[in-house]
Amino acid sequence: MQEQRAEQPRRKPSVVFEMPDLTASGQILSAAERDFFVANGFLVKRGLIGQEALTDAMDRVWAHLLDRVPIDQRSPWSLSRGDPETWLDPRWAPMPPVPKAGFYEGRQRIVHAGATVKLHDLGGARFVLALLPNNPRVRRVATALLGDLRPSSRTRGVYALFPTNRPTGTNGDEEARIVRALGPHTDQVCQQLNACAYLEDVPARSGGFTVYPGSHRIMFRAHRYAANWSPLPTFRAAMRQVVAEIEPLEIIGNAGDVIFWHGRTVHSAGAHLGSDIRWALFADFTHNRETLTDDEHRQAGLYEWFKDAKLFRNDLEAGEDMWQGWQLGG
Ligand SMILES: O=C(O)CCC(=O)C(=O)O
Ligand SMILES: [Fe+2]
Repeated sequence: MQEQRAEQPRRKPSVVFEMPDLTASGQILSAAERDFFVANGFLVKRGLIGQEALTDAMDRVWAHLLDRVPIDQRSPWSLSRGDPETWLDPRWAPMPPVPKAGFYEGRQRIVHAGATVKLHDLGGARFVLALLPNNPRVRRVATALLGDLRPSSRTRGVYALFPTNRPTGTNGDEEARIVRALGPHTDQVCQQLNACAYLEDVPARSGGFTVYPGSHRIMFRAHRYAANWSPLPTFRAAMRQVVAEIEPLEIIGNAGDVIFWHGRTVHSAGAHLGSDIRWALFADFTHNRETLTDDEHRQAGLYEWFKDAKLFRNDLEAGEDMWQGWQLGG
């Protein structure tokens, strides 16, 4: 178990969203950006990662993908970086079973299923850490939002969304396809602040990370604790309310943009009707406080080796002020 999916209310299709410029020159986080994050539960910082580092990273990521992700030998499909025609409709080999014990318990090192490839095994690579959680420009923003951060030891890894060739048909069909593609959920274990970096440009309807603005306030109230996974009996109703009432935003952006989101924000991989691969890197930030051991996580049924989001030993109750302890809360 790693995600809590919404049940079946009428869902709204996402609308394409581009972050307005709320920056103030010379400031890591402007008052307008802070207010935007507080109100919406997310914030996009454009161009935080440099082009040189991105180019180098994509060379390594592609080499890793071609080397490690097995293709279905019974299919004629093959993959070539330089030939975008080959990116369509990937045919991966079946995945090995989920490890039942040991460090990798609960999740394969690489997930390759349908259009999705999750390179969790790259999550702790030095170049990946340098790109996002240890990137000084990223860390300064995360600190300005959250405060004193736990040193980052891994990311979730690089997540690729491949294009698929299902017919779009009329506009009405496209809306239905977008709704079907969305899997709104919140993440578990310990959720304070997360980040999604685009490693290549993500145009409209091409798998852009999708958020339900304002859902962080509703979902915060549906947990007993401020950060630790602790759903109350109201959790499912809160999820239903979010997906029935809030219009999701599909975030478009460029390589090097970083989306920060509050850990209780309902989100989804975006609908992908395009022909490119959506390349994103996901990381978790938490306060630098004492956490449970791996075995204690296993006992709680919340062991997720591929996330840097460990349960706090002593979490705060979810009180009136949801920004208690956050830097932005003053
Ligand atoms: O791939 C995406 O855009 C979504 C990933 C996600 O929701 C997650 O890592 O929890
Ligand atoms: Fe998620």
